[in-house]
Amino acid sequence: MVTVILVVAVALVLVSAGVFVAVSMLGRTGRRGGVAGEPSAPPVARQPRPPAERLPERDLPTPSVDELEELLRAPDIEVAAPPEPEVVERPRLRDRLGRTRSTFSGAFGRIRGRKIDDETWDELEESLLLADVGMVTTARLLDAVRTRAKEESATEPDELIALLRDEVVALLAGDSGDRSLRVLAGEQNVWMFVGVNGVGKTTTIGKLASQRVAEGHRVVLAAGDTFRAAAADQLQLWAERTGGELVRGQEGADPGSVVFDAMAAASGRGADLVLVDTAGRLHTKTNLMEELKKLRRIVDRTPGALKEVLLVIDASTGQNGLVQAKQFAEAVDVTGIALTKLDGTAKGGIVIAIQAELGIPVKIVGVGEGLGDLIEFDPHEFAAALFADD
Ligand SMILES: Nc1nc2c(ncn2[C@@H]2O[C@H](COP(=O)(O)OP(=O)(O)OP(=O)(O)O)[C@@H](O)[C@H]2O)c(=O)[nH]1
Ligand SMILES: [Mg+2]
Repeated sequence: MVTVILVVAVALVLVSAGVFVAVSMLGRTGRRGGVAGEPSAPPVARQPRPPAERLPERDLPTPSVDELEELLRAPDIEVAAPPEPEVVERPRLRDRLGRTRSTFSGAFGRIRGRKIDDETWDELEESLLLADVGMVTTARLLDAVRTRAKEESATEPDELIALLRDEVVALLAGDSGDRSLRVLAGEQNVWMFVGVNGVGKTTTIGKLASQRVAEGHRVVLAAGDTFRAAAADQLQLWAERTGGELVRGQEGADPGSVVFDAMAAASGRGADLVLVDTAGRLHTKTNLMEELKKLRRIVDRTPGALKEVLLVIDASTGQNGLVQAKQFAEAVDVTGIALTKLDGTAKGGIVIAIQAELGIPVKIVGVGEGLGDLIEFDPHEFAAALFADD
């Protein structure tokens, strides 16, 4: 009896254990993720998973051996293209001569359609003087026009205008030397920039550095203006903007030592062009002009290196520019003129006076403050711009 009771008890325990296991498994599947004791979330209906999209076999081209090799060779790093240099377009002199041109076109407008008389000649003279061609050169030009007008029996004002244009070209294109800035391949080339304060020396250096770097030269900018730290900072900005290399000294340092260092650095680095900035100075200050002579002598220690001494003149100073030019030419033997700010002045006729009275070639002209606003001076282009009708 006892045996029977034991068998029944074991059977009951086994059955209840089985029932417990089954119930607990059911509970687990119904409350997946739930927390014990909390009401279970309703089961989420499971959407049947769409079959994976497959491209049709024919859209998966098999790469050729060449293509695979190409892929293997290609670097997995993207190499950024080098930054593009600032693109500068050459400005047209005609568009920039504004105020000087209007002085001439105004006078021409007044003499056209009338007979030639004293008033005609007065108008021509006045326009030349207003444009700061100066008394001497104006008289020279008008005398030549009068002579030719007689010879050719000119009767129309337009004929006089054409003759005047011819004379201006002849005067500008006369034998005042080569206008190109000298650079000899395989040599060190040094260009010095001199002039009174604020005429545009540093800006002109920046513009030239831009042009020459673009042509493939390696350019060193020498901060020979050590009077103010700001002067070297200004040149540094131009160096950064144009891809030139700057050599500078401490404020108050001897400009000669800066120039010496710049030339040594240029030789060491294989740079072929050194542009020397100098402090602005009044042509009347003897000690400052002496300092400039000394600077020149330092460059001359490397025989043949000094290719240009460019006197920078602000066109808007008009006739005073002539006086400056005489003094600087005496001190440092100027090889050419850089005439700046021709864009903002009515006194562009100073080009003619400089050429006629000094015989120093105007080599470059500044026609704005931008990087590209510097053009090589061409007498024919200048005359065409000055005498253009529109
Ligand atoms: N409109 C115009 N402005 C110019 C031209 N060239 C230079 N300038 C401006 O003239 C001012 C003086 O230029 P700088 O290059 O500093 O003159 P600088 O001769 O080096 O002056 P200092 O070093 O003080 O003697 C600046 O504001 C230039 O932007 C030009 O061709 N046209
Ligand atoms: Mg300067």
